[in-house]
Amino acid sequence: MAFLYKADPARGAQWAKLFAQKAPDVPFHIWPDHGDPAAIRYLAAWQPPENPTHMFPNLEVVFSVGAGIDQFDLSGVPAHVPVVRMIEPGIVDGMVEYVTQAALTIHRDLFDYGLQQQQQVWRELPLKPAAQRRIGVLGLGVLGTAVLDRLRLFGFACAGWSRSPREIEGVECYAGEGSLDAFLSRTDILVCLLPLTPATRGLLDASLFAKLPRGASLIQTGRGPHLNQQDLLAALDSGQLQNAILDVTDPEPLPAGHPLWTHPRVRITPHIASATRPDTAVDVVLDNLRRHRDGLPMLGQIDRTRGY
Ligand code: NDP
Ligand code: OXD
Repeated sequence: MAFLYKADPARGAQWAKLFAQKAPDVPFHIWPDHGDPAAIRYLAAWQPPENPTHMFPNLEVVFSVGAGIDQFDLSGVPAHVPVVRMIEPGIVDGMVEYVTQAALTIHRDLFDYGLQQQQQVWRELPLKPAAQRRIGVLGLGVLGTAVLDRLRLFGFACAGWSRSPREIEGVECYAGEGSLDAFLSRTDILVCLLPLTPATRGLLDASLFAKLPRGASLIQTGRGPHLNQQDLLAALDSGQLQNAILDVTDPEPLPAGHPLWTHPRVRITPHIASATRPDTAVDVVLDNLRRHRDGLPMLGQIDRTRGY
């Protein structure tokens, strides 16, 4: 009944310590030291090995150590093995912090003040009240909803877009492709918190940017391939978009000399908006192991037909 961890080894060491304290009956291994392959029942990975059940014939569950599972090759995981993504409070807190700082950076004109500083210019820009700034979040899942709950407290005019209809207090909710244009037309700061699926790949392109009010800004915290980077550059250069804060790119990292690195209206961080926190994640995983043993649904079990 062993557990195998295959991701960042330093974090793995933290997981190992927590497992030893909280579940000493579950032998814990860190890849590539997997011990007896027949004993591995649970695998937690950022990217599982190819065809994991060939290697570990008694595998019962595959956990993603991240919230997204687009980096998994699901075709290699047999249908009877459930795949569970990470839903844990540490990731949520990190994302709420990141998107809040990004939204406030844009709202309080820090891009413009940064450019003014480079030219040693001391000039006040008109201040817009939060209620007049319309924020729109693509994706009303665990992260999108938590982000909106916080942004609402600043008084921003908040909206969100999802596949199926949602109701969130204080948030104008839009659902489905048919409502995307209406959602975009009322959005000054667009946040992407969608999973990467065939339906969302490349969604952030020229035609979408054209539906935003002129001078809107983008906060991209989903996955690099959501965004057409050339279209973003063109939209920034034409003034259709004013600023972009990118935590994810395609590829990661961007190649040296890529124009996004040095664009004055782009800020890039190296996919650090949020990360799984070992202490909170291990509690969630152990709870899911108990649920699995009791035949209950696990928190974060993905629906393969939806792709997230
Ligand atoms: P969830 O699965 O909880 O939420 C996904 C949301 O996206 C849901 O509201 C879903 O709609 C909506 N959605 C999916 N497909 C479509 C579509 N085709 N059209 C409209 N809406 C769609 O995911 P999380 O909130 O936990 O995470 C979201 C993403 O954030 C992750 O998949 C990952 O890509 C990214 N992420 C990035 C991190 C970073 O550090 N940059 C860290 C963690 C996550 P519905 O409600 O109808 O299902
Ligand atoms: C995740 C991520 O999906 O860190 O958790 O991107």
